[in-house]
Amino acid sequence: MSTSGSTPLRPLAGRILSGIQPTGNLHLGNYLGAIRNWVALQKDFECLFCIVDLHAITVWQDPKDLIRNTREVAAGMIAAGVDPVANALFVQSHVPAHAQLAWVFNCVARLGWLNRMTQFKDKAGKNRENASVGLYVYPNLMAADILVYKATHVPVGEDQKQHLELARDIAQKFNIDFGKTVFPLPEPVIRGPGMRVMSLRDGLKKMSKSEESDYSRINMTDDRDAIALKFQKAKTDPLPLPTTPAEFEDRPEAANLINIYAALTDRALPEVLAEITGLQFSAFKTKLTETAVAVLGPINAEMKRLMNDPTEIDRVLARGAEKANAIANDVLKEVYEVVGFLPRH
Ligand code: AQP
Repeated sequence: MSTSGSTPLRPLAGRILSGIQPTGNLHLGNYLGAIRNWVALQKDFECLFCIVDLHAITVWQDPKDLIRNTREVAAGMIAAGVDPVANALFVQSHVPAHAQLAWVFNCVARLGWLNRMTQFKDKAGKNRENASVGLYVYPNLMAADILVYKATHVPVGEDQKQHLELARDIAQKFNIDFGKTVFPLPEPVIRGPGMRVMSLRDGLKKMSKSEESDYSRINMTDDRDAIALKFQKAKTDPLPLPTTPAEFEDRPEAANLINIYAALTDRALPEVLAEITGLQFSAFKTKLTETAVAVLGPINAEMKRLMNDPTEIDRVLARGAEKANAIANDVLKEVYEVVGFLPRH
């Protein structure tokens, strides 16, 4: 398969696969917890950034929204600093090998392994019988996302660690079953502390795209007024601002706002606490708003510009898919040979 017309991926410290679902409002949690980190990793790793639409449909997505959200995620990533020329930024469904390898992995992974996945239990909730089969086998597709590129590293949050373990188990079982080391065992790249951004309405729940209340999150597309209003309305408590991390205990909302401020200013907690000590919550929220606007404003403006030019976004994604297909098709070919599928002539 040729990569003619596109820049080849660079050989660096390793190969990273990162994924994000086009499930709606990209938010500050996605930015601080994932996208910003991916931008930093570009320096040292060969990166494949995948907009995982196949994963998104494991729960219902309105088709019109899905198309818009897919372009919006691409725009958000480019606006935040993902370099689609040096790396590959692409849509999962544009690379059929993900789904093809996932089927092979459906036959490698054991039922017992999937039964232990806590995210399925959380997402399916009490309505388990009515959950899609896709939601259940989601971790096998995630393993395929990673291994179809023989990725060596995967940036994961706490919530995805179990899925990465499963990907390693699948890689290992495949290699042993077929007597050939086809797949590397991918390593986690763990994000630093304080990177889990919580809901502005409930400090015990993570900020999430699919949470009904828009006041629970700062969207990457929010303007100054929306950011100010949401931080103003953000839940706090009647006590003064904490002055030490020990005072965060039982004060998840206050802790969350301060952690967001520290992450936005890229500073350690003690330094931030020293700066805000003695402030009223209202004054701190104004500071937080100004900081968030300064960080998100330029991203927001660039996202809007890109969203006004969907043809350009589609062109970037097509180029990314070309690079990704070039790698994935070779790996899938190797897998099919090892499994014993009759070659197509
Ligand atoms: N609140 C968060 N704090 C820190 N990191 C977060 N991520 C998501 N929410 C937070 C990280 O963003 C990346 C992409 O996430 P995803 O789109 O694959 O799905 P998710 O983790 O399920 O994110 P959402 O926003 O909660 O989406 P929905 O509502 O659709 O389930 C991941 O690296 C994730 O850790």
